[in-house]
Amino acid sequence: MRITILTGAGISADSGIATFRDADGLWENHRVEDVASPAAFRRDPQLVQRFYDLRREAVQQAEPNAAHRALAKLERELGAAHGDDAVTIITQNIDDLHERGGSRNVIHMHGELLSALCTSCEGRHRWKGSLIDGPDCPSCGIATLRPDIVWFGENIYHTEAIYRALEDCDVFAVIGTSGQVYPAAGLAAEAAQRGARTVLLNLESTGGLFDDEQLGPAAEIVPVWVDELLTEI
Ligand code: BJW
Repeated sequence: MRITILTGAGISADSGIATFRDADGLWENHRVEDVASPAAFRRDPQLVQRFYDLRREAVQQAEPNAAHRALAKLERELGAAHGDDAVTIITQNIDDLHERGGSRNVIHMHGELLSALCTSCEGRHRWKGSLIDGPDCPSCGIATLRPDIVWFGENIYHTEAIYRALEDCDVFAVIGTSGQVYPAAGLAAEAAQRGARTVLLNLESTGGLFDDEQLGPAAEIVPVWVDELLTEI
């Protein structure tokens, strides 16, 4: 039995992290094209660095919620019976709340806020502080660090691992994402084509074709879903 789970901003909303496209979302005060593309970074690096510095700080104040912890429990319990890779989380989120909630098998397809990428040497470094003052890259010494995040028009990370997790899963669950950003938005349909049962757990219906939909706040509905799944298996 293998379960692959795609998560988005909605799973971290109950930890106090703003989503992108909901009312009062992160981008309400920013045009996406001003902060989340390579062109935006070239045009105004200070604005972009400040935006991510604030979010890096906020993420470190946030705590995993019951939904993150329930997915970790699913991984632990299913892993004990079906092997370490029985549960894979593919997350679009750049926070580290899945890991701090106890999950191990996590793929960050849009990068990580607590990582800095050097555009000179392509080195990656765990980074908790600010980038706005242009610190030197610990590898090459050049001050060209940027947030290690996938912006629009850039290739997603870990494509091979994502498709491996999608190809051989029995259940593909989608939690807390509006399904507006590709290629993430197409993964459930691809898993269904390969024979997986699909389920959406979200605050509201997102209109995709899922075998099952459970609506409500992730911190409430995910623990219930996990417990049901563990009794079924
Ligand atoms: C709750 C809740 C609660 C609230 N409980 N639920 C194919 C077709 C068309 C376009 C493209 C395509 N392929 C590629 C593209 C272009 C582009 C794209 O998709 N554009 C769209 C606008 C159409 N994609 C890309 O550029 C990607 N790269 C790529 O494909 O490379 C190859 C390529 C390039 C160019 C052309 C063709 C191919 C890269 C995408 C990178 C996305 N990066 C971002 C920003 C990261 C930086 C940052 O964080 O600032 O990642 S965009 C942003 O959206 C962020 C998120 O990960 C992503 C998804 O958002 P998410 O998680 O769904 O959040 P929301 O806010 O939208 O939704 C929250 C949901 O939760 C809602 O439904 C709520 O109801 C729910 N919710 N509270 C449960 N308590």
